[in-house]
Amino acid sequence: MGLTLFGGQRSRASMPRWYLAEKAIAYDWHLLDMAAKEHQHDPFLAINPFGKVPALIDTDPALPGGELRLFESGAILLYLAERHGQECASAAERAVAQQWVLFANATLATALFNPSQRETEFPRLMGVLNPLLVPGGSISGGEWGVADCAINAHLAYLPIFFPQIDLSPWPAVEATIRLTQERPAYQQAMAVG
Ligand SMILES: N[C@@H](CCC(=O)N[C@@H](CS)C(=O)NCC(=O)O)C(=O)O
Repeated sequence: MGLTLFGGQRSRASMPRWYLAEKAIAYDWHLLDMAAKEHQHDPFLAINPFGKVPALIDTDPALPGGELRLFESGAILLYLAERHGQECASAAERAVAQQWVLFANATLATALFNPSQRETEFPRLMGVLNPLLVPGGSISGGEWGVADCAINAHLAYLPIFFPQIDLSPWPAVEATIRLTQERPAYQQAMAVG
């Protein structure tokens, strides 16, 4: 019984790893050898047939069939938040969490990683996000949670993948990245291995 998270070195598995570390949720970490294409072969394809990480198995007799297999980092984060992180207690709270996780994984990620959007859409999003951010706190009020994990993990990609982007027009974005990097749980999640 318990959680097993599958991922690779420097992969999007760092997002659920960060969430699990922040919330002190126990889990087993299964590091795949992605250089050897372990993620594209059985037995991993039985967990994610698309052969991508992260993926999660939750084994619990209370679950239908005693087990849940899940892929897509956003779905994994939202499941962890509701089932293991004491978040999303109402439909409204769940909807707000979904809003921010989908914003991060779809809208923000596309503006960052799609070169055709980086010049125009990315600054537009930063201009709106900057005053909404609460550096070191939570964008949805209350305690740090799944919405902050998804958004701030993507913002923290900026100095890693795009160090040339000048973030000084958005001081709350800069402060959020700096405070994210200082969090022990984030450092633990980003550590290789
Ligand atoms: N939208 C997916 C993206 C998953 C994804 O593309 N993961 C990469 C690693 S960061 C991967 O597994 N790439 C290996 C491949 O596509 O063969 C998610 O957020 O989980």
